[in-house]
Parts: sequence; structure tokens; C-alpha cells
Amino acid sequence: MDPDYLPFHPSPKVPDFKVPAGSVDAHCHVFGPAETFPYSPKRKYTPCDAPKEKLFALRDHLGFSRNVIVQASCHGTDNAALVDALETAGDLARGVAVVSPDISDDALARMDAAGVRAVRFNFVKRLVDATPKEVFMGVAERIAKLGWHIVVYFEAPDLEELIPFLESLPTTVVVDHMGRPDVNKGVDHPDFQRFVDLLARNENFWTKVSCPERLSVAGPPYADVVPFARHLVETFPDRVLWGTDWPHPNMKSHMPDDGQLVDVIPQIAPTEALQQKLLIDNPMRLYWA
Ligand code: 0GY
Repeated sequence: MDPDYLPFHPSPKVPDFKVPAGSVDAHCHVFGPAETFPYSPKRKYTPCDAPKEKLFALRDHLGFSRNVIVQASCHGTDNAALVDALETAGDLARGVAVVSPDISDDALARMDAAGVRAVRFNFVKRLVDATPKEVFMGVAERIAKLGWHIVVYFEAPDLEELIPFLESLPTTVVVDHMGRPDVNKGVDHPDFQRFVDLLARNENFWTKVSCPERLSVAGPPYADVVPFARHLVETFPDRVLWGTDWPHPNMKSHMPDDGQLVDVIPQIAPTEALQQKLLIDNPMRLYWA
């Protein structure tokens, strides 16, 4: 592991907020273990090993029933650790893969059988070398035929340039971590409103109201991030997902207690009806239907 990165929390609290039965952690990762599933030689960071057993133990500890496991950049386009975790979990997990444009139809079919339902396009410059948009579009057209969707990860300053491409994608598009707003700027700032407007005019767009630990300036309990997530949950209740982001790669300043992250949920989804959509109905419709 890179020496300045923190390992995941060793003993998260049992959340005070009891999630409803059947809840889905819709953004989490498995890393390694490196001796079985080596990290990509092109990776920009080396995480701590975060194997499937630890993820499933955390799921149970926090009271969740299912996971959506997202391929992270440190594993490149080798989805072996992800597929292995999906095969172990069976119906309790679905996956989001990262694929190279020359992947075979057979390999896509095998991933589909294992539970992959989406590909991720990463535009975060500190995490990946840039991929030409035509390459992403070629992948998009192929995976659309499988009924998969696309998860995108970018930072707020890049949204304006990306919008025409994102709106041309042929599937549902899920935006990671609320498009990574600058929480110093406030919900009403044109930068966040650009993102809200995108969801308002285009029903293909969903978002994960996740990652307060990355977006917060104030730190735990992440009060400065709550208004952004709550605005999205209340405005687009049928197109929001929630996830822990365990094991929180690249965190340097603090490592969140995953139980404390769960305790943020009733602040961003204040009614039982909103919680039911955020934690169960929406992820089940997108990943398990
Ligand atoms: C996240 C966020 C990060 C990393 C990755 O693919 C990745 O490596 O997604 C990050 O550093 O912001 O969603 O896990």
C-alpha cells in the first residue's frame, strides 16, 4: 500500500440507523489480495488489500443485504477479483466492470453470467490516463446490447465539457459521488446546478449520493455534504443510489467509520419512503431486474 494512504477502518461502529431489510450498498470495491489478484502495472495508486471476505463481513455488520461492486482503477481492465467476488456472492452482488475496447463477446458474456451489469468510464485525471471518447462510445454500443448501463466518474470542473458526450450515451448513465461537487460553493452555485439541470432534463441520468468522506471539507459527521445529497434525493427520488465506497481508496486525511457513514442516510433521505427507494427499490430495479 502507498505509505501515505490510510487502510480501511478496522472496527466500524454498528450504525445507529438501522437500514431497512434488503438494503443495497451500491458502491464498494474489492482489492486483491495482491498475491491472488495482482494490481495493474498501470495503476496510479496501490491500495491496501480489501478482499471479498472483508467486504461481505462489513455488509453483514452494517445490516445490508447486497452489494454492487465497482471495478476500481488500481485493477485496470482485469476484472478477475471482481468476478471472483461476484461468483462467491451469487445473487447477493452485482458488478460494474472496466473493460478494454478489444474485449471479446465471450468475455462479456462470462461477466454477464457472473452478475456484471454495467461498465465504468473514469475521467478522473489523477486516477487514469485519458481514454478517447470514440473508444468509450465503441464500448458503450457493445454493452448496450447486453442491457448493461454506464457508470461515470468525473470531477465537477470537467462536467461542462463532458455533457455532450454523456448525453449521447445509449444507456442509463449513473454518475458517481454526485459529480464530485465543491461543497464550499453551495447547492445553489451554478456548478452544482449544472449537474442538477442535467438530471432534470434527462431521465437517463442517475447518481450515487455517496462519498461524503471525500467531498467534505469539515470532516465527520459530514454536515457540509448533507445538503447536496438531500437535494438530489428529494428532487430525483427514483434515480439515486447509496454506497459506502469501502475500502475508501486514496484517503489521506481521515478514514471514515463505515457505521458513521450509514448514520448520514436519514439526514439525506429523511423519510421511510425515500429510504426505501434509495436503499432498495432503485438499486434492485437497476441491478437485479
Ligand atoms: C472511488 C473513488 C476513487 C477511486 C476510484 O477507480 C478508482 O480507483 O474510483 C477516488 O480515488 O476518488 O469511487 O472509489
